[in-house]
Amino acid sequence: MVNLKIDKIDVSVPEGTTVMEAAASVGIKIPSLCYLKNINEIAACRICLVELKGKDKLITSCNNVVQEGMEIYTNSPKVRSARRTNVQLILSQHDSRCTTCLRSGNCALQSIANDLGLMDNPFPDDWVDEGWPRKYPLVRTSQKCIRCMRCVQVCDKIQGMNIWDVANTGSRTTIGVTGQRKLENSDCTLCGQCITHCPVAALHAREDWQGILDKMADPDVITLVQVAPAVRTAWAESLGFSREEATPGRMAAALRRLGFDYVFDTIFSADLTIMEEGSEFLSRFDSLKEDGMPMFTSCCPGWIRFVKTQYPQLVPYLSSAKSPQQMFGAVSKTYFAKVLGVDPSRLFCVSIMPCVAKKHEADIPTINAAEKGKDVDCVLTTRELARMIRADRIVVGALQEEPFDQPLGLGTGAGEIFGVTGGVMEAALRSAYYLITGKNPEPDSFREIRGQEPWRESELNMGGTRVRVAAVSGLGNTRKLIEKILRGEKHYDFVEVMACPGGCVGGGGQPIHDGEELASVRGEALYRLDKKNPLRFSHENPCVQQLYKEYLGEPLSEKAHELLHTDHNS
Ligand code: HC1
Ligand code: SF4
Repeated sequence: MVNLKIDKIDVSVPEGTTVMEAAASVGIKIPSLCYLKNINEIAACRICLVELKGKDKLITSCNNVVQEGMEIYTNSPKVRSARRTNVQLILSQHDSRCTTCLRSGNCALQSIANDLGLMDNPFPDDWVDEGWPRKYPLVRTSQKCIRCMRCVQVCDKIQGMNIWDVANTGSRTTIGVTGQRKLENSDCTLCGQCITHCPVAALHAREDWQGILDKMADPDVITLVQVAPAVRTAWAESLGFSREEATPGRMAAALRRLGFDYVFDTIFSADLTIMEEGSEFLSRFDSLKEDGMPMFTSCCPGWIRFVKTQYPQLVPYLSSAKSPQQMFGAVSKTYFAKVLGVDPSRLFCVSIMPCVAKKHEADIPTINAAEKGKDVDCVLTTRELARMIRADRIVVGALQEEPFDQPLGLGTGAGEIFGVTGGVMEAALRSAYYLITGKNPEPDSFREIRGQEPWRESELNMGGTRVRVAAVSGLGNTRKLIEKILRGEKHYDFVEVMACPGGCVGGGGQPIHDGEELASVRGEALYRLDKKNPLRFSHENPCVQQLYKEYLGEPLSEKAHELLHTDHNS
C-alpha cells in the first residue's frame, strides 16, 4: 500500500492508483472534463490539476499515480486559480449559448463553470448557428467541441471503428472524420457511443420530436407509439425518479398524457421476431452447418451497418427477420389498420428507442411493407421522450399506472430482455427449445448467456440436438469474435450481436450520465421485469398467436415474409 495525504486526510491505497482515484476513495471528487477510466486518461482538459507539496508545477491527477509520502492539495489557491483559467480558456473556444443548448442542465462544462462561480463568459460570443434541421441522425456541432478526445477514444478503443480523429494543429486543432470524409460517407455505425460519452453537446442525435406535435393535434391522424424494451429502464433517469418509481405503467400513462392515441409496446413485436427468427434458425440449421457458419441476429441496426461495411461477406448469414421496431411498424400499418377499419395512411407510427441507429433504420427505403409511406414514421430517443415530458410539465410521481393498449401492447418477459446483451439469444432459445422438443424449458435455464463479459458462449442440448451459441456486445468485441470465427477458431450455430456495450440498455440514445456506465443496472431491471411477467415465452404471447391466426398464417408464411423479413440489401 502507498500512504499519502490528500487535503490533510490520511489516505492508503494500492500501488498504481492514480491521485484522482485516491482522492475519490476518501470522498474527494476532483473535477475533470476528459477523463474516462481506461479509455481516456490523457489529461487533455487540465481541469483535474492538483498541487503537490514541494513542487512548483501543478500536476494532473487523472494520470499521475500516488507515491509514498505525497502531500496533495486539491483546492489550494494555486489550484483554484489555474482551474478557473483553464475552464475560461476552454470557454473561449466553446459556443456557450447554454440556454438554448440541447445539453443545458446536463453538460459537464456548464456544471464545472457554475461550480467555479464563473458567472460570465469573458470572451466574445459571436458563434453562428450551423443550421437545423439536419438530415443525418448523428450531428456534430464543432463550435461546442472542447477537444477532450473522448469521442476519438471511445470510437477507437471500445467500438474499434476509428471514425473520429484529430484534425489541424495549434489553436485550429479540432476533431474531424478520419480520411477527411463527411460523416455521412464514413463507416459510422450510428451506435451513438460518441454522443453518450461527449461531456458537452458537440455530438448529439438529431431531434425529431417537434415534428410529431402537429400530428398529435390533427384529428385526422391516429398516432401510435411503441416503446423499446430498454427505454423502460431509463426513461425517467433525467427526471429525478428512481427505477422503482418509473414503472412501465407510469411510462404508458405519461405517453397518453403527451397525446398519443394508442400506447403500444415493442416487446410485442420482439415476441413476433422470436417466432420468425427462431423458425428461420431451425429451417437454416443444416445448411449453416454445411457452411460452418452461424446465423447472426439482425435486430440491431448498428451491427447491420457494421457488418455491411466491415464484413460484407457475412451479410448472407444475417437472419432475414426485420427488427422488432420495423416488424411493429409493418404490423401496425397493415393488420392494426384493418382491426381499426381505417386507411393505413391515417396512422402515424412513432417509436421511442434507446438508439440513434434506429432513426436511420426506419428510413431504409426497402424496409417498408406499407403500401404508402413508411412503416415507422418517426423515431425518438429515450432522451427526446424525457424532453417531451419536461416540456409538457408532466409530473411522473403524480401519474397512476396505466396498462398498454391491445393487441400490440402485450409482450412476454422474453420480449422484455431483448434490451440487454444476451437477451435476444435467451428469448430465442426458450422458444427454440419448445419448437424442437414440444415442451417448455425452465424459463431461466439459459441464464448462462447472461453477464457483462465481452462475450458469452454456451453449448446446449436441445432434445438431442447440440446447439452452440454466443452473445457479444460492443463492436470492438464483435470484431474480435468475428475474426475468430473466420479463422476457424470458434464455431457457433447462432450468434447475437448488439453494437452498444451491454446491449440496448447502454444505447446511444439513452440518458447521459457523465462518465458513469449504467448498462448493467438497467439490464438487471429488465431481468426483474422478465421474472415478474406472467408470460415468459414468446410463443405463448396470446396477441402474437391471434395475429398469426387472423392475419399471418404461420411463421415464415408468404405474408410473414412480405411484412416481416428483408434481404438487408440497401
Ligand atoms: Fe433494442 Fe430491439 S432490443 S434493438 O436495442 O430488438 O433500440 O430496447 O427496441 O427493434 O425489442 C433498441 C431496445 C429494441 C428492436 C427490441
Ligand atoms: Fe441501437 Fe441497441 Fe444496436 Fe445500440 S445495441 S445500436 S441501442 S439497437
